[in-house]
Amino acid sequence: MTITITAFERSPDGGKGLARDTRVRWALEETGQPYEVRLVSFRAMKEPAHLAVHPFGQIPTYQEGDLALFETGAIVLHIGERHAGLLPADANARARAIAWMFAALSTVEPPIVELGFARILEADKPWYEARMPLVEARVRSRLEPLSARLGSAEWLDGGFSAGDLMMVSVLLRARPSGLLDQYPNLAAYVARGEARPAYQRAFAAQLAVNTAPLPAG
Ligand code: GTB
Repeated sequence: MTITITAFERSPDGGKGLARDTRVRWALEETGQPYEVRLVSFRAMKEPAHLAVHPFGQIPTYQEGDLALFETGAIVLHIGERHAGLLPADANARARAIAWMFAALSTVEPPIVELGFARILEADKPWYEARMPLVEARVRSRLEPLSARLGSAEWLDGGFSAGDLMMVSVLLRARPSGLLDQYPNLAAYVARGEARPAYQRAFAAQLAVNTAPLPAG
């Protein structure tokens, strides 16, 4: 059955790979699953046809036969459960990989997203300079223990897993702020993720979309 995901017709990042379709593309590439992409405009995302698949009118979505999913955590978990390459066979190791996925999404990602919003949307506000140290401190409160846990290991828990895919994807969004580079082992961890051939293919695919001419009209 054909897998179809959705992505921005034009990502606000111009193809830096920071929109969340990249992590789904990456999971599909790691597991060797072919997929198609339906590109959606900001307007189309809020129309009934897309809202029927994604109640919050966002990307990415995942459709395969009569299965329609939203939320990158659910999508990557689904891909990892159906296909080899993202989740260990051992039950306990699998559970730990899933725990790292949740840690990435619910513990590490929120302050990083908040930092990104502050930098983009609030830089002209009179209180910006006063607020930023607080926003950055909340990011550091996640990067510090993550860095300590990773130490000199290659991946978070043994071999590369969906936990690493999600954590690297989340950390990438902290890089523009300069905070990631303050933790050399995390910066190297992200670079290892980016160097994976599957990530390279996923990145190139989203870049091609974002650098192609827009259809007329
Ligand atoms: N929790 C959901 C998930 O993990 O799937 C979050 C999905 C989400 O936030 N989707 C965003 C979206 O559709 C795109 S990725 N936004 C449109 C809307 O809400 O109306 C977020 C994103 C967008 C742009 C950049 N960028 O330009 O750097 C980075 C990340």
